[in-house]
Amino acid sequence: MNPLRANGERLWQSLMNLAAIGATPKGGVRRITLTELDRQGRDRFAAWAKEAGMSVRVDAIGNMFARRAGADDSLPPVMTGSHLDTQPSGGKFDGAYGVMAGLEVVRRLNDLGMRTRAPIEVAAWTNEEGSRFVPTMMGSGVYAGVYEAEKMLLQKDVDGVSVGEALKAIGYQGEAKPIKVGAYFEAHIEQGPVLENTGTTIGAVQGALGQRWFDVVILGQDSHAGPTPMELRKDALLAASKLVVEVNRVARTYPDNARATVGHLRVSPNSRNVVPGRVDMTLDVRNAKDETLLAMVEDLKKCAAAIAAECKVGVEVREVLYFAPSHFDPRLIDSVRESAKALGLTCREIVSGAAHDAVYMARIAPTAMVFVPCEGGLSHNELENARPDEIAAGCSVLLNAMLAAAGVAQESSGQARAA
Ligand code: HGY
Ligand code: MN
Ligand code: MN
Repeated sequence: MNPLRANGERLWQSLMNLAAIGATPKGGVRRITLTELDRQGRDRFAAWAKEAGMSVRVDAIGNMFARRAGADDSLPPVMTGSHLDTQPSGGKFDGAYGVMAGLEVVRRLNDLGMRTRAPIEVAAWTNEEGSRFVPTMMGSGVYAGVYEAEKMLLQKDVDGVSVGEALKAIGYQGEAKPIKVGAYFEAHIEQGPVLENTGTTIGAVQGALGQRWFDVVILGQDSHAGPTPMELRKDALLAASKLVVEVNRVARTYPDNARATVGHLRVSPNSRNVVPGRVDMTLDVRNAKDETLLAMVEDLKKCAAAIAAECKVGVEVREVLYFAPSHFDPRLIDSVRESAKALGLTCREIVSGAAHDAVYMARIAPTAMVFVPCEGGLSHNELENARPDEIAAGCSVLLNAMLAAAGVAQESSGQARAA
């Protein structure tokens, strides 16, 4: 059968239309999870899914599932999807691409009057970003049984609002129960420079780095910036600054795709003539190997203890998230590679530095991801951008890989040949 091709123009229009919800002046998107803007994005996806003849259900943590019946609807669905929530200064493609590409797969099958044997589902997972509520990939984590929904509903943001309250406020707390998934695919921009730098259109993703996240609280003593001699200070920000330098050293000296980031740092009392008595900061540590990830963390904990003694402050390091490096399904990875080849697209293996909902879905179903390049490898940035032809190419690979997994029902296979 000739490979099918997505309607790139329609996909791009949907992405730009969705990006208008939460659009920022610099061309990015701010659609933080479980806010009014997230509701609008969800409503838009649900409306489009229904227009495409799909049914939509919502589960207890707000995950959305748009479903297109298969010829044998008793079969576990072939699922795709990603997330509609963004970082506070996010872009048009992170997450949205995977959901819109899934919708385009269904729209294209509708164009061709093709029926798959297994049902097709397109998921929009709640709170993938983990920026407002910890942990990241919360919705897919509940679906995969990594987290209990009841516990996640109690998680609070910095203003003390719980996930449950926010979910109710946008009207997306549902009752759908999890169902067995036959295969899961996720299309996503790479969010790094490898594909663009190597002139490759498709990334056949092998898996994702393991991650350990920490909240760090450094307690010193507020004191007057004038009369307090330097040697008597208990300066929490000095200690935090030393720790930030160590975080960078560890990430640069350990092997296996080591990454470490301090992304959030809050100084108290944050007044220009007061020695800071408290710093709250975050640690995000990643690695392709579990044992190396642990070694990095142990090294950083030792550094924190030494800095605490040197600066005469207290340092508390609390782990808030852990998942091991993940590996996707070799058979599905092959189907991504074969689809790319059939479409005449360049393709290479790649490990994802970012985590995705696919990381948790890989625990309950055969899983693979399709990467496409993004401009300058930039993401989690309002300037995030991608090329329409590559966005379309990734969706065509997704379409053919999903079709291979779902099978084509007899009565419509004639159209497939014509497509
Ligand atoms: O942080 C991550 O890897 C993902 O963007 N949540
Ligand atoms: Mn993402
Ligand atoms: Mn992201």
